[in-house]
Amino acid sequence: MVLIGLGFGCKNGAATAALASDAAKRVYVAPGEKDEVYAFLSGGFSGQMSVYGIPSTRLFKIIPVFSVFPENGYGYDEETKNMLKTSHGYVPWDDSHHIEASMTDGKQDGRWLFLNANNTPRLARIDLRSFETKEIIEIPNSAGNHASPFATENTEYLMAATRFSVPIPQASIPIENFSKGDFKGTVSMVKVDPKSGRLSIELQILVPGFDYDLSHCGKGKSHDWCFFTSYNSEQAYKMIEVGASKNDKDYILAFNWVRAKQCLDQGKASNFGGEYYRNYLPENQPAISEKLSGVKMLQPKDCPGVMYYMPTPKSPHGTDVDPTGEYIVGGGKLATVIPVHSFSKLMEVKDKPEHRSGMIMDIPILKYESTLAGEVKKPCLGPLHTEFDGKGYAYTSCFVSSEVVKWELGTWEVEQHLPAYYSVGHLSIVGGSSKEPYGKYLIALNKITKDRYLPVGMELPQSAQLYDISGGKAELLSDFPTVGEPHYSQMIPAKLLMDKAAKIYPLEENKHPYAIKNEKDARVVREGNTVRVYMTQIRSHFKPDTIEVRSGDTVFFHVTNLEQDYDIPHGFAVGGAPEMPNLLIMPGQTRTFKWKAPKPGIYPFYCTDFCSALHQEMQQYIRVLP
Ligand SMILES: [Cu+2]
Repeated sequence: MVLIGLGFGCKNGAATAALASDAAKRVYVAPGEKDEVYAFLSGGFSGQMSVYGIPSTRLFKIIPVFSVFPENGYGYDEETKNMLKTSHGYVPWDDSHHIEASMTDGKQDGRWLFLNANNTPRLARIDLRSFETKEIIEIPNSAGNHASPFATENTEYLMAATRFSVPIPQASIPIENFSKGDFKGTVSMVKVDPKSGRLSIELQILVPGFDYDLSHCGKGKSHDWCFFTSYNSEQAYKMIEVGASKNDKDYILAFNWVRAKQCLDQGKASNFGGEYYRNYLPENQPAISEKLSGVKMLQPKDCPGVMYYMPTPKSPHGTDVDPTGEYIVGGGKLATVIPVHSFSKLMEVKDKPEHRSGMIMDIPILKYESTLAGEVKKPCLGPLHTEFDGKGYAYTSCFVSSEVVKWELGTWEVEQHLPAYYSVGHLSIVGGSSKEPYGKYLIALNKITKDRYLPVGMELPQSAQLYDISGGKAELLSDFPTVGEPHYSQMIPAKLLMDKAAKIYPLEENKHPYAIKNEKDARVVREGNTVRVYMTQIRSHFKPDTIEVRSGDTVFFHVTNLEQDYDIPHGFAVGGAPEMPNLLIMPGQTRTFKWKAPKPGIYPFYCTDFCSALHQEMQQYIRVLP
């Protein structure tokens, strides 16, 4: 065994983390053995989510969410293309940042994951039984859905606030009017049906036109509240990198969502415009798109006590609530401290005039010192985002100095500096944003890798680094390149998910309108120029065997995989199909390949997912007649 005992020197001499001497052993998961933890990483510009095992860091799967996925046909076939419908039309890509796990009593419950789309404001729900995207809802009256999707303690609601303020309702007005307050933001309360997970927009609250960045909701005593960071409270509209950094402090918005709901129920919100789509995928049936119109909009002036601004140093990013619900940690990315607000102090002072320094849109601005619990002094450069180990410690990522700092809640003393290679954005601890962190592993999600891996041209992979935080000192174990930008992650213990993962779609439950459940029903049905092929797959052939259509026909191959064995998908691909990539059809599933029959000739089709010893023989022909 090679012993590696590197002490990392850091530019400021502060980094003390060492690569564990037995790191190789601690990340090694023997062939056939399972990992302890699932790590779900959002993909940033890839618009997808990837699933890794921890501690091995083995990549298991990419779950397409907001981006089409030619590998399995997501976003292309008649079943899933509706998932990407929006009020702007079909939008086949997005920028996916933050993953939230569903919670019951503030603890991960292993039911769903939620993901935001930053570019065309949307929220997705991913089912943790099938590891599939089941629902995408668009957020109207928003631009840049960044502070999203953060869940309340029992996943009553997901919060979503605007990164880019715009005129609401939309209007073509001079951009200079931004600084006159004519641009606004919204905070959206997206209700989650406790049984089905169904998403609906219950209420929006109009807020000052700052840029809302991140959020986290309260726990325990702070259950009724969610917290949002904002930057560009200066409302700069050009050279924003300078203009938005002028003020010494921006704000954390403290939002009482229970109070907002009360005001809604008391009729204080008014009808407001806004078109949006809700797309959902019923079990083994084509996705349904609903076009919806209008929301309830609440003005803070009509609901006193609903919101307060807590000044927080310099363009804060993270706003993270510790497991007790008492501390709200800001990540002032240009600040020299990590400010920590106290929920108890907030409750004590929020309605006392002497603790206020002003109002904006009828939202009281409190004094910084009035809610401050403490500051972690000179922790690092560029503190961004904090998670908790459940043992009284917090870990904060620091972008500029490329490190993670471990510090103690209450004393605000830094315990350890962990170097991160390089430019760490978010970090994630197993259950680390919940009321009951499992601790043990932390991953740093790094934006830049430079010299860490073999060079592969101009675009290098981004990476994640794995640390063991179970002992007194955190230890670096490994690092691994990621799919897209590993923006944020939720890590969930394997035991919460592995036994309930779906294995097949039961054929007897298949309610797809074009499913057939027996080879005997395989057939070709013509309706004018539309041809429907009711097709089955089972090792190692398709039915019907030979198919004839006419040039110019619109052909729907409704393909049902009759297998009921775990891990036996079949594929379906036709050469020269300009609009359709591959389809992967799971056991018991029906999916549809739409094909415009081209010029006369013979066109082969075949199974693309290696399924049996005779997989290569799983190939057949379509004849296109004149
Ligand atoms: Cu096959």
